[in-house]
Amino acid sequence: MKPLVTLLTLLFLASNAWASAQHGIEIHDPWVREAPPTARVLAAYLQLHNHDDKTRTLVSVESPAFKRVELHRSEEKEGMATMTRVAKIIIAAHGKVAFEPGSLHIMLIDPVTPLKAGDKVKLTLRFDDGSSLNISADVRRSGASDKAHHHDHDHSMDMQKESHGDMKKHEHDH
Ligand SMILES: [Cu+2]
Repeated sequence: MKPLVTLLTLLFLASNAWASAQHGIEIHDPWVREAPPTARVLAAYLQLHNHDDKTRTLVSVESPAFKRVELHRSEEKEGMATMTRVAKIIIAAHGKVAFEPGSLHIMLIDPVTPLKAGDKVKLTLRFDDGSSLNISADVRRSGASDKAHHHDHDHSMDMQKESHGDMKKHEHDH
């Protein structure tokens, strides 16, 4: 393969953006960090932009590729890296929230099948007003993140209303 063609292909694949026309929410560059095939937990990252005049609140994420999905924040407490479950993420009017390594992440627990770089993971983001946004995240190796932002508005979009599933408390190790 020609290196230039490969690079252009990667850049094209990395320009992954999703939007909800109804609420002015935009998701940029959702990706899942590749993990060994035996891994029971993976992490997803993305950028959330709220172009609306109102605060929006993300309350849960679901994926058909995982038995359970949670919102987590990584923190350092007394030199120890810990993760805390977060009940909701508030995105201020015209604000941005970044899910990125070492900070907020979407914890994907118990994959239905092993995932590798190049795979896609469907995620449904649910908001407190009952609305939801379906997106597709690219599985890729850590460090392959593309910071480029694309603001063409030819995004795929899919809104639907569904009731929230029960949030059950549980534990997992990393
Ligand atoms: Cu976590």
